[in-house]
Amino acid sequence: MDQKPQAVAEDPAKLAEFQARIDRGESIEPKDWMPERYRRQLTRMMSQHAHSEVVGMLPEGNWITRAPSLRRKMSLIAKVQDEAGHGLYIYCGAETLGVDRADLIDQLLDGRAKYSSIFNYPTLSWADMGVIGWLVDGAAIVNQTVLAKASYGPYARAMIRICKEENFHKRQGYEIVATLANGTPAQKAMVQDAVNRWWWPSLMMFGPSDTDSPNSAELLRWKVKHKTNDELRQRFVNLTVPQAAAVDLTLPDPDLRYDEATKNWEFGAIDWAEFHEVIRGNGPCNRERLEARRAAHENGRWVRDAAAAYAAKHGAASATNAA
Ligand code: FAQ
Repeated sequence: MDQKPQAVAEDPAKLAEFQARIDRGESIEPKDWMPERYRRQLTRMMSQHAHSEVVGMLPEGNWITRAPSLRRKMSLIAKVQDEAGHGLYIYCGAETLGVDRADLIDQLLDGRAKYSSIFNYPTLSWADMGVIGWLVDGAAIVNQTVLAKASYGPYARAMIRICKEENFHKRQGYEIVATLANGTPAQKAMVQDAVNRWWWPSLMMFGPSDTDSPNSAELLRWKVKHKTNDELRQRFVNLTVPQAAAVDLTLPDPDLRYDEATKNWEFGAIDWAEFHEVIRGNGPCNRERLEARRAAHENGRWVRDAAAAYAAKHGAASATNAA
């Protein structure tokens, strides 16, 4: 998106005071002075995050009409609605940085803005609903629990609330996974196939490795990030391996092994070429996802027009009443 570094000459004294506030662990609030680069980094991250929540509704929304029972349908609808709420909440948070939500959405729709790579993979079976909740929401929780301590107040507060809901999502997903894993041989094979397809893309959610992550150093210095991409990815693997074993599913990585010395589950090489292709727009579903978002935006135009007309009329009426 259009948030690439542009040198802005900042007042060194203000910069030093800003860094001192960060180092003291103070929260930065919307009206506080902040370096332009901090504002841009937060705008980039929060808008990508909001876009991810909204695009993230599509792979699961696709299965609402095919849920196998009323109970499953209700919880999937609730989950997908929650993702919409998270997106709106984070767009509001991003607007506190002085950007317009309509501009951010335009950047998504015309392909300038990124959103999480994970949502460019197809959902092929009902088991994918379980595995997304377990692995994708599970990865999001690992990332967002730390972002709940981010130095920018509105983002941190949004994460606290969102993580509570993501925990429900993860539990509903893991429950589906456990049910299928203990079901018929066909159900078990279906869920194992879903794990095989989603495992590596879930690891890619944490972003490039630390040696290839241009934004990390700055975000860590400003305590937007408190952990690196690789640290969070490792934490996710360590948490997830025992969860897979508990339901007797395997993870598709022949190199996975426990290292007694580090107490980490070591994992095999991630296919970074695939990751870069997906974020360049060439993943299995990138085009389909953006087309669906564009169609939804067009179909919702009358709602926005009606809301704007109502606000204008209402505003005019209150101005007359006040006069
Ligand atoms: N996909 O220098 P870094 C969810 C980009 S929410 C696409 O390491 P950074 C809930 C990155 O933007 C999931 N692009 O970047 C849910 C940068 O490009 P840029 C979303 C990626 O910011 C569940 C470039 O690569 N969560 O799942 C990805 O330090 C189920 C270089 O990377 C968030 O957005 C990727 N995976 O670290 C919803 C959390 N990774 O902008 C529905 C907030 C990296 O310079 C259903 N964001 N890139 O052109 C973050 O924590 C960070 O931004 C990272 C990336 C960790 C994603």
